[in-house]
Amino acid sequence: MVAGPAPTQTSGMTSRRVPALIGVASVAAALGVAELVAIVTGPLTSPGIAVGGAIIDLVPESLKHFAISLFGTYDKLALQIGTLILLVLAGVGLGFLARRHLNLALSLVAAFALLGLVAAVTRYDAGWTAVFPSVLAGVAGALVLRTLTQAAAAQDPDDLAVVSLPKEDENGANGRAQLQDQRGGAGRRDVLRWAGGIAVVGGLAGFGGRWLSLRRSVSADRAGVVLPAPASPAPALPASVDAEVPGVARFVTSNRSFYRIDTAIVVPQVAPDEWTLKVHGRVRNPLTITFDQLLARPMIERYITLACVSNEVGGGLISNARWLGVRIGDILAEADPESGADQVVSRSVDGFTAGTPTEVLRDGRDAILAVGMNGEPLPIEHGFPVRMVVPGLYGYVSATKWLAELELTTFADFDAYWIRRGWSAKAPIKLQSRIDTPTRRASAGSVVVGGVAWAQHVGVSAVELRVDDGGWQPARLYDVPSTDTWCQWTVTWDATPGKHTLTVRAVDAAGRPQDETDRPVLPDGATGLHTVEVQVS
Ligand SMILES: Nc1nc2c(c(=O)[nH]1)N[C@H]1C(S)=C(S)[C@@H](COP(=O)(O)O)O[C@H]1N2
Ligand SMILES: [Mo]
Repeated sequence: MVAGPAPTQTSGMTSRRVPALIGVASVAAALGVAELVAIVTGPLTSPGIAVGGAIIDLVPESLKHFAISLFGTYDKLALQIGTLILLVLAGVGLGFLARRHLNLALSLVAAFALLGLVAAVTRYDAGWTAVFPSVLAGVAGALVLRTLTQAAAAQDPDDLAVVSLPKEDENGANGRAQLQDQRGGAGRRDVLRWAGGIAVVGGLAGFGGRWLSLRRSVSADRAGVVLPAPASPAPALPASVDAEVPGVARFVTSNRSFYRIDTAIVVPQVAPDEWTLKVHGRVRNPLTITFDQLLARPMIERYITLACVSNEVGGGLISNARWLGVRIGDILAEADPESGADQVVSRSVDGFTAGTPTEVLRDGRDAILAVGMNGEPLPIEHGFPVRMVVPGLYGYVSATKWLAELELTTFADFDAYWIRRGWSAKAPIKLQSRIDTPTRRASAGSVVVGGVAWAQHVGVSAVELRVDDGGWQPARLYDVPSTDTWCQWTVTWDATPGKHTLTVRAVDAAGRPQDETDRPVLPDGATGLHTVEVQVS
């Protein structure tokens, strides 16, 4: 704000600016206080995060899927920006409401605080301190709203508690406001200054607090984890897993570019020395395993390709990494499930659940309680310190991150997170193939067409490419270390000028061809053939 003699302002503007700014200031104060308190009580207790999480859990699946398809992995950023805009608008509305109906506006603030409180304390694992950020935010917001609104009203007695304002035209309003500029302009500017100051400080506290709670992350703990050597190392990668064709997804996805899908707005921070895994439910021998105990067990290391059921034909929600961890089958054998306990429900620290067939986890495949990813401790956003990885099943029925417990139950008795929202309880990954290059344009002549194909835990036996309506040509398949990963393929195409349609299809190792019928991702994964239109010049 300007110091010294303030320029004469258009008073109509000013009188509208005052309540708007007061409202925004009270929202900013509330959020600032909430985030500062949440530095102590934990990021999940912040009303913003808690309400956001509850919304994510409650919105219909179709909308969530729409958000993922629209914003990709940026869906959470979009949610946060949208929320911020809504908050500013809500603040403006609140400020105007307070000018006429202060008590109603204060009740709304209380209602918002209550909403945040309920969302925060009903989250899985919430402690009683989860009430503080919302309660204190409500108090701060209400105090600012009440004090500033009353101060503004003192400058402009017409504003508050006067039920019947004479309807004035622009000139009348301006005339009245000009009068007030002489009478109480300095006072009003004080209110504006206070409101502006509080809005800025509250906003900064909000962002700063959020930043600090996120910084108070377990990255130092993660850096301190020393991964043991595997008792059973990953097979050496065959000489030619990578076609080295630009544009084709690398055989091993780096941790940085590995796709990420989860319902967590803030990434759960789980310190390894506080981590335990509870194995319970229908078992004869319940177990509790600490992180050190887990690390002391024999480890296997395997390349396994993880895929999301929400991956559209040709989409990117699939990646491949080298995972290090303990066989889930070994842990289950020790816990000794009762016969009939056909479902293992894995639960994360933030309450997400996935249900995996017990039999799949015990059939000898390399289902892993993973602690390592591509030679590093799990990245925090990929489930540090421990997650599940199960070859052959979509992530939502198997790949629980920030794992906290395994509960033996039955499919009849329990529906996991996405099952309650309409997705299939059993979801083996479907045979698929994808064209990675070329994408839109190519130069006439010899063009390498390439991509990936996958049929986890079954294997891919052939990939074929079709140009326009021509015949199917066999692709060269690159090597794989096991049937649990995707494989690359290439075809050399003699491209002629014009527009062409490329289509790919695969056959799995059991001789089954890829399903060519177009089906949506819901309820158990998309089918259909990936096609790409290429303009050759
Ligand atoms: N705790 C938790 N684990 C989760 C999820 C989740 O929302 N929360 N999403 C699952 C889904 S749908 C997928 S596809 C995989 C994605 O794992 P990634 O993010 O490491 O790629 O994680 C699974 N594990
Ligand atoms: Mo997923």
